[in-house]
Order: sequence, then structure tokens, then C-alpha cells
Amino acid sequence: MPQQRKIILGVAASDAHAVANHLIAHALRGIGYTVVNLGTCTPVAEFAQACREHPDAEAVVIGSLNGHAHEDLRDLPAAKAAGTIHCPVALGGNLSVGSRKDPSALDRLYRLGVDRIVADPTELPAVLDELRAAHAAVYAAAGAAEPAAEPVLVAS
Ligand code: B12
Repeated sequence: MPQQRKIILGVAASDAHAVANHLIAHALRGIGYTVVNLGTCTPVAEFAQACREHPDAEAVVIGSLNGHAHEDLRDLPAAKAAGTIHCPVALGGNLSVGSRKDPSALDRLYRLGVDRIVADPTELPAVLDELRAAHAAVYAAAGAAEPAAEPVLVAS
């Protein structure tokens, strides 16, 4: 029997908004994913701990609604560089403060090491397929077995 696909899900460190998180967990479980849901107010260190506990997770999916995604993810570059977050990171929600959104806010998040910013949760299954394929291709090109050290993934 094929192994179920697994993701780690949570809401960023300072963020208490729970509704979208629960809806996303429910939707992904509904299409067969195992979802390790860390819930609201999850610091990068807890995502990293979950990655250690679930080396078969194929992505970390983070929500942020209160506008403080950049500050909440400030430890992400170190976690990815150290390989403690070994898989791609997808981020979605309301990612900066204010109703008028500056596109440079998204660039700053990509520079922290976010692999994909996803606006609509219904896009997540397709995005997870793409990230998994890209991640596997990087390992194949390096001739390494997964999971090894974190490869550099190009943000799209
Ligand atoms: C309910 C709510 C709260 C509740 C949360 C209760 C709970 N346990 O969840 C309470 C009262 C606690 C709260 C507090 C605060 N809130 Co509030 N809250 C809301 C509200 C009214 C609804 C959010 C919600 O649940 N929507 C339902 C979900 C399904 O939809 P959604 O959140 O819009 O998410 C959609 C997308 O963003 C996306 N998405 C969301 N998450 C993710 C994750 C991934 C991975 C992906 C791919 C997509 C995705 O998909 C969803 C569906 O399309 C919104 C305003 C609004 N009408 O949206 C404000 C809102 C999110 N809150 C806001 C703010 C500012 C706060 C506070 C800072 C207020 C304060 N001064 O205290 C605090 C922050 C608390 C904290 N530490 O995070 C702002 C954020 C503004 C910004 N980013 O610029 C909003 C937008 C209100 C506003 N217009 O100002 N809030």
C-alpha cells in the first residue's frame, strides 16, 4: 500500500487566527494527506522540531493573518541553512499589515527562504505536487537519497 503523503501545518508564531488553519487541515485530510497540525502561535523552532519528528513530511505549510509573517519567520533562514527544516515551505494568508499590499513584502518573505506563497488554499494540492516534484528532482540531480542536507530550492 502506498505511504500517505504527509505535511506539517501551522500558523505563525504571533498569530492566533485559527479558522483557515482548521479548514485547510480538514480539506487536505479529506484528499488523503496526513496533516501534522501544530495549530496557532507556532514558532519556527516548533516547525523544525516537527520536521525532526516527521522526516517523511514533504512540506511545511504556514498560515499568517495578523500581518507579521516576516517577523514571525525571522528564524527560517537559519533553520533551513541548518537543515532542521528539510522540506519546502509554503506560506499563505494575509501576509503584511494594512489593506494596501506592497509586492515587496512578498519578495522579503521569499528572501527568508519561503519556497512558495499561496493565495488560495484550493491551490495547495497542486502546489504540493509541484514542490514535491521539484524537491525530488534536486535530490536526483545531486545523486543523493532523501532526506539529506537541505538543497537550495529556487523560489517561484
Ligand atoms: C476572527 C478574527 C480574529 C479572531 C481570531 C479568532 C480565532 N481563534 O481564529 C481574534 C478576535 C482573536 C482576532 C485577533 C486579531 N486580529 Co483578527 N480577524 C479575524 C477576522 C474577522 C476573520 C479571520 C478568519 O477567521 N477568517 C476566515 C478564514 C477562512 O478566512 P481568512 O482568514 O480570510 O483566510 C483566507 C486567506 O487569507 C487564505 N489563507 C488564510 N490562511 C492561509 C494559510 C495558507 C497556508 C494558505 C495557502 C491560505 C491561507 O485562505 C482563506 C480563505 O480564502 C479577520 C477579518 C476578516 N473579515 O477576514 C480579522 C483580521 C485577520 N484580524 C486582524 C488583526 C489586525 C487582528 C489583531 C492584531 C487585532 C488586535 N489589534 O488585537 C489580533 C491579532 C491576534 C493574534 N495574536 O494573531 C486583521 C489583519 C490585518 C492585516 N494583516 O493587515 C484582519 C484582516 C482584520 C482587519 N481588517 O484589520 N482576529
